[in-house]
Amino acid sequence: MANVVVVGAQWGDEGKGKIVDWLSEQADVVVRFQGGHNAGHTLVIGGETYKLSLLPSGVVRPGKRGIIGNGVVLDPQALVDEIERLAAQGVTITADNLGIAENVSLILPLHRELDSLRENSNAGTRIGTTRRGIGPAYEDKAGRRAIRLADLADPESLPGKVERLLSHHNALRRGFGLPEYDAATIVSELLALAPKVLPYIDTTWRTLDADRRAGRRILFEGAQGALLDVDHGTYPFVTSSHTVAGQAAAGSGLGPGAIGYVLGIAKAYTTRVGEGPFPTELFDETGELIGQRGREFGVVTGRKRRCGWFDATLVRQTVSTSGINGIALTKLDILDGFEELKIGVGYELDGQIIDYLPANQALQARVKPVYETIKGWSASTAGARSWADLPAEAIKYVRRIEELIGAPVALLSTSPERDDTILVH
Ligand code: 2SA
Ligand code: GDP
Ligand code: MG
Repeated sequence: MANVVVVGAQWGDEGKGKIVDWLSEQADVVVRFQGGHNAGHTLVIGGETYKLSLLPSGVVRPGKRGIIGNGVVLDPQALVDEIERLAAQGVTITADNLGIAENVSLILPLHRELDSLRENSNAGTRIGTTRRGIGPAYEDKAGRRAIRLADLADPESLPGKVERLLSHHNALRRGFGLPEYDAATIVSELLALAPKVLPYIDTTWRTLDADRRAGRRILFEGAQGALLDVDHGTYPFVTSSHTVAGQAAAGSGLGPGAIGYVLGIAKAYTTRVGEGPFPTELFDETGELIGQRGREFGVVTGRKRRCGWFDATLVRQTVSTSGINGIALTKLDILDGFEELKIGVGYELDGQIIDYLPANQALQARVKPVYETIKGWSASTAGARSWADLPAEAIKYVRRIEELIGAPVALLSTSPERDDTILVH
């Protein structure tokens, strides 16, 4: 098996966690390369449900190693909490099965507060973030004032770094008319957390390079989806990291040559959580029904996800921007029993038909989907484990999606359980 990158091909929550878990059987190491604890991945293994945010989905399996790469933004408190939660479910995380990049940037409580302040303001700037501080933390990283994991191991220089960070944040606080932060308090909070997170610190780029040279198989686990990419997504309604497959290299410290195959995960329909354009969104009872049957609620925030038809135009676009070699199509079972299904095949924009989503925000809000109607199926696909178990109409639906997106469906998922997965090619 080549080193595989798994990325969401829509707006996230496509079922990446389940597929990464399924693939991790073949892998030695699972790497997170962007995002943070805004991600929510649900794994169902033998009836037990695991909800992961920051930890790579491979860590629930004995004998697998997880890496949190430099491209992630890490909230140390969230890490400690998640490790404790998993311990209560019988999953033990130690320095033997988890390594965290020494150059990973940290999310501090002040990032979370700033995220919420902005989301609560009525300036028309609401993104519908997870309020986990992701955006502000990436801003500080790009602004060259972030506190990084390695800084926790250096108590002497930490106060100076926190002062530097606060010279920016306290100016913002004054702007909001709020009390300033105290550097000494932040330093002592960080030093109190340090002994709990430093055991995992690692020069992960070296570890991964050694893994690659030794032929150990590396699985890169993307979070969110390509349409939430800070450049290629529906800007400004995006997350603050690169979610496309190319980030797997930069966010882990391995070169692009380490990537052998890009697997895009797409739902058989579309969902989105948060604000922003969604051309095939359904506002009727069909949308409600899909949401109820698909249990479309955020794993991190519990927010209701918006639902709509499969948008082939968008997935074709992400096939391109992520260099997707094959798709895992998930939640086909949720579409069981519909008389008719629709697939978005293009957009109408001001009387013209276009075959991509333009970058301009006003145009994105204006495009109207052009649909193709496909006959549904009445038999159940839930839990199907072979191609032969699928109704002919379901096969037609999958084949039509392949044609429209320009990539083969390599895997088909028919339930939350890892074994209900069909290897198509
Ligand atoms: P942020 O918090 O700055 O990354 O939010 C910016 C946008 O990115 C979206 N986003 C997500 N979309 C889908 N799923 C995500 N993870 C959780 C889940 C979400 C949840 O698995 O359900 O629990 O609500 C995720 N994380 C970020 C977000 O909605 C904004 O549109
Ligand atoms: P991720 O963020 O991409 O890992 O996805 P989430 O875990 O946020 O959301 C996907 C949800 O769909 C989870 O509750 C999964 O257990 C569930 N799921 C994944 N694949 C399937 C499937 O094929 N059928 C059904 N019914 N549920 C699935
Ligand atoms: Mg999710």
